[in-house]
Amino acid sequence: EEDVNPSVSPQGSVLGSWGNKKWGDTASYVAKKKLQSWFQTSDGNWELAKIISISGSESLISFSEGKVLKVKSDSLLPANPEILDGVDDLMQLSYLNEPSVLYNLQYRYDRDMIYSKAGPVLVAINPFKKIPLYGSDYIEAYKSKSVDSPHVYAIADTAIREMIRDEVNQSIVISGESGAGKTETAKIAMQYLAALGGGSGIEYEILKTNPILEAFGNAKTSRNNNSSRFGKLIEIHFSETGKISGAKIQTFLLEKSRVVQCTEGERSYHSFYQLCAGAPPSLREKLNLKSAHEYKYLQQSTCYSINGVDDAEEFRVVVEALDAVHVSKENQENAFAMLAAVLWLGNVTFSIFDNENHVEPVIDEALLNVAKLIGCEVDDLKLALSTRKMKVGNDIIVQKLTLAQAIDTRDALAKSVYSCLFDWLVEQINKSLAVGKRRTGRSISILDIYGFESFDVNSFEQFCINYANERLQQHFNRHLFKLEQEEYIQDGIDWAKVEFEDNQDCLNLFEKKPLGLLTLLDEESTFPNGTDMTFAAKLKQHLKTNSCFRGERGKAFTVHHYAGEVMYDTSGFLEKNRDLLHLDSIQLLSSCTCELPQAFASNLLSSSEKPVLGPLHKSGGADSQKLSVVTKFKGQLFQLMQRLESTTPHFIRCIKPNNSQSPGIYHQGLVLQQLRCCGVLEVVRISRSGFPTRMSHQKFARRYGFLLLEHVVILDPLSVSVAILHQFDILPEMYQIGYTKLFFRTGQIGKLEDTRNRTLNGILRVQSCFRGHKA
Ligand code: AOV
Ligand code: MG
Repeated sequence: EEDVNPSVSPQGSVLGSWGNKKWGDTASYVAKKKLQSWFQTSDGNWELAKIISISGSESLISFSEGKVLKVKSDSLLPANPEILDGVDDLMQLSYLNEPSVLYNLQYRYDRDMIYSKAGPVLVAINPFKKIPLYGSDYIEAYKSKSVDSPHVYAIADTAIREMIRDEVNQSIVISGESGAGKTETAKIAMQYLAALGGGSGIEYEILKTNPILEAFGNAKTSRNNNSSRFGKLIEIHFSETGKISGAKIQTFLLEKSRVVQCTEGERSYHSFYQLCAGAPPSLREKLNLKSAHEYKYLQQSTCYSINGVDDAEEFRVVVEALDAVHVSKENQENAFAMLAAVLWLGNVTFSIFDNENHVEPVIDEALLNVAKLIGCEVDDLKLALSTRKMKVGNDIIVQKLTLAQAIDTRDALAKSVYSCLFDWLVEQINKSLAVGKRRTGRSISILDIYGFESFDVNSFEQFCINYANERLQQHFNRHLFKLEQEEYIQDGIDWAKVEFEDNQDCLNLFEKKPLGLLTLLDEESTFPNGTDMTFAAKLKQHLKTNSCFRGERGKAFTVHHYAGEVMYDTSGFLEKNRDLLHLDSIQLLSSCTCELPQAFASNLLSSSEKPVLGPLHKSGGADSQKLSVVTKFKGQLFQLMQRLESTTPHFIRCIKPNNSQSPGIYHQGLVLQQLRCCGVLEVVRISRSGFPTRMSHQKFARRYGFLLLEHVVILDPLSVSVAILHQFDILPEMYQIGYTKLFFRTGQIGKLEDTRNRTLNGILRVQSCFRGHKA
């Protein structure tokens, strides 16, 4: 009986062979072997069935409950034998098709095995409940390699080992949709690195940065009760001995608009609610604090609390963490005063005082409190909120503001104070974690950015977040598909090309000059008469032929992202991209007697943040140098990608199994969509058909040459390499010899490494024995 299993051809051709000719072979094989197969029901889910018979394009199948059905053969896909149920690595599946992968992940998920490997990538499915897989016992087990099931710890362990072995900086890149578990995963990785590299005490500080950044940069959204509203890269430095010597945090584009506006059912930043709920009486009195319900900025949503979260308790946790990273009590109080000032700013109201609709702030508790908290004169605050100085030619004129302008000015000030506070905190943390002068060691960076978002209404924030995710996806593709395949071609390796979903077109849609989304947005933002409507029209005019773009009715447009289509509403785009804070407000801050507002002002005035005097009166020169938000963000992302390119990446893909943040629910369609868009199956296929381990002829000969039993007289590395391959009986289909490198299938090098380690240990033992005798 010929035993050809069509799926294990290196091409992995069964995947994607929906209804093509190959299926006929597979189906008869499956039928003959009495294997199960997958049948897709009308609701899109997959069920297991046995093929009873095949005739032409139709098959007779039976389900376990006895039901028999005649179906089109191409609605069937082969299932794996039961012995493969729940394998650790999807690469081990004989049949690699979507239902088999879905089933395997679900099988594991149901047993709280939330981690699986997809070739080199770790797949993590959010359990939405506590599972006993973490802590010192597990850390110890992964460190000593007494367990090898997939885990974030295993990834972190590999990163440390490769950092030391190859002397190359490493990165752990975590991606996934909003609420998929990136931030939790990042913390778990940090926990492991801290445990292994700990000793100096700095690891404790590093872990304590999490509650601080989450308090000030996370909020409840409709997708995630603890959604990161900023991107974060933490670079952990190690000394030559593998101990943590310090760390550095870089953050990306905090969502500012949340400070002043909030959708129903969501919350503003945790920090506000924590302060209102948890401030002790003395602080409460000093800041004139009220309950969260009294503040207009927070009243925009009726949601004030989060199930299972005690904001007062969280406040204490944050204070403890601030202590740990050496933010003085005085500075902590200054920071809380800024939070209170922002809240009170939101309560400032205006009254119309002339017949041209000009307004003035009402002198009430709110206005007085703001002035007191930031340390300025009430009159100065009044002026800053109701007038604007403008430069016309060489003259400065003072313009009075209308109600809408005054509200914008107030909100812009609140947003700026908050985002400056956030940056200031990051700066304090970095000072405390500073690596010191001697940066001789290596580092491991962990990237945790906001996940892909698609809401009912998507605005500028989603536009930026999703653009960042496109960039990250490109990095993923580059490392797992493009570079891999290029290397095979360069080295003349014979192998089967794997197609993957390239998102280059979508990135081009954003980045192309002069007619890309970012450039068009910037252009329209600098036009005095530009509005959201003219912006939308311009996009439609210039991009209508782009396959990733679709114009919509009115002010909207749709982008075809790698993770799905998102419709953006351009309302507020220009305003948010300009992100104007008028000079009057900055001057107000710098006139303050309190330390923080002054620091904020000098930050805002520093180099790239030159203020403008208003879009209507551009006077050229220094005034117009301020970079737009998207341009700055794009620059940051490019820098980030460059930094990541210089590291060895380790990828973790977080998957959200349901949209209700509930444990135990595995929504096949939702999981499949995420697996598809991030290319998990393709990664498995490429790893399976490819030769993931590679080493130059030289390195291979140097590393294993001494294991040769027969002394080799010929000295060229290639011949030594070939001799080693022969001595160890490595099967010809398990490796390929390229022009410069040897390429191996997974697991092949392990055997050699084992022998090498055993031999080396033997030598060491003999040596120490010898020394022992001499002593
Ligand atoms: P995200 O970072 O990917 O979303 P989070 O890491 O905040 O998602 O995870 C969302 C929630 O899922 C957490 O608050 C936990 O309740 C739960 N969770 C995630 N991973 C685990 C785990 N390993 N064990 C237990 N619970 C977990 V966003 O920041 O929104 O893109 O912008
Ligand atoms: Mg997050």
